[in-house]
Amino acid sequence: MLQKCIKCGKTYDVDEIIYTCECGGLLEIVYDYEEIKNRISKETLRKRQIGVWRYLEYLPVKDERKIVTLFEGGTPLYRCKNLEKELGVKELYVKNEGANPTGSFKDRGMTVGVTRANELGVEVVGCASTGNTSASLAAYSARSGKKCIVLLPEGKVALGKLAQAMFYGAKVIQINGNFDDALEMVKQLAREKLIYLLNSINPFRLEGQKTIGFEICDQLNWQVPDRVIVPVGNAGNISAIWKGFREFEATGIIDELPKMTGIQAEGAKPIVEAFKRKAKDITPYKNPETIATAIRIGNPVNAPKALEAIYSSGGYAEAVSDEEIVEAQKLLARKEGIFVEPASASSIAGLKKLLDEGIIDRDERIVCITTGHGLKDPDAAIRASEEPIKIECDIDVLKKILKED
Ligand code: AN7
Repeated sequence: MLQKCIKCGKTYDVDEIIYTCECGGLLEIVYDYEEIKNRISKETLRKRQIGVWRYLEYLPVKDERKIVTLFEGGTPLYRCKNLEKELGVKELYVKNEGANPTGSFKDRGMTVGVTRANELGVEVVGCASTGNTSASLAAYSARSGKKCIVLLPEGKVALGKLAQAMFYGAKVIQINGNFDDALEMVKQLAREKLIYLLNSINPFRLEGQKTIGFEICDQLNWQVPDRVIVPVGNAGNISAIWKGFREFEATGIIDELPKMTGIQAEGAKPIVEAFKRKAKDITPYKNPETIATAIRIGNPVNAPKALEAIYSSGGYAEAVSDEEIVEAQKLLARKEGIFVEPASASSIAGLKKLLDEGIIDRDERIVCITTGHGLKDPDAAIRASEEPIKIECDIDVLKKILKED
């Protein structure tokens, strides 16, 4: 188990606190896959409770007693028959990450990232966040007795997420800037060793998030979907999920791979633009803007990993408008009973758009990832809904309304 640069291949011990390689490249955690293959089988995995820690051998933990968990992962994979009919597709699933302990997929990363912090013996952790990362880190640092500092873009964090970060007891700092500015600031704190940084530039966090890929295979009875559609912001999650599929392939659990498809918002789509130029580098957005505040990110740090995942899987990247996002959010709630936050609905909006464009085949087996719970952003949901009907306490009026459609 080592940290390895994806650019120059240099390796580092896992106990070295370093977020990027000396050459500037991103790091990833690599294992001895032959050894994992010898230790693990589908049957042994199945004997354990589903969730992130079912896949222990694939995770960068030395001392199991140091694990910090709120029982993350094991989220439902819903077959969506009503949406299949609505969109005209054969086999569609939604992997609902809103069902995690703090309501987003970030918990998968934080259980591993904060466990690593525990093993390293660090006392202060921190992150920049569009909201969910801060809520999750605040919870896991509370559980492990660490001090937690979060930097948020003022006025651009959904109410539920802000409430969580404050209530779990983090030191919440709002900056007069966007997420990208906040990330630069916490990176500086990390370089000066004032905090242990738990944004997705930290490769240990992505190790937890790769279990989304593991669980999809597990829940499909070891079959692999043709395509996985993921909302993209800082681009960690799509990279992590791809790594999960690749590692299941490397250890003989599966023998096919899905097409990784990333969806961004129109107002924050540097990865989509790079993909359409067939480039490996992005041009950052200075002023990203979208109703999907979770993915209001202009300079995604994991862009090289995400573009590699998209290119090498034969996937795709597309952007959707705020209107398309809200439509998809409503559709998912009204057709399937699944309430997700706007950023999450971008995967459904992207599916719809790519079907219309003829990029996605209607016969594919598709999994859309919904990354965060609808209650995270009650303002967005209320804005997109009709006003409730108000009446006096009059049963006859009520009966009349009941007859209306
Ligand atoms: C619901 O919380 O970046 O592409 O600081 O909250 O891995 O960044 C959130 C990201 C998608 C994008 N959906 O994931 C943060 C933050 C939801 C999110 C994303 C986020 P990445």
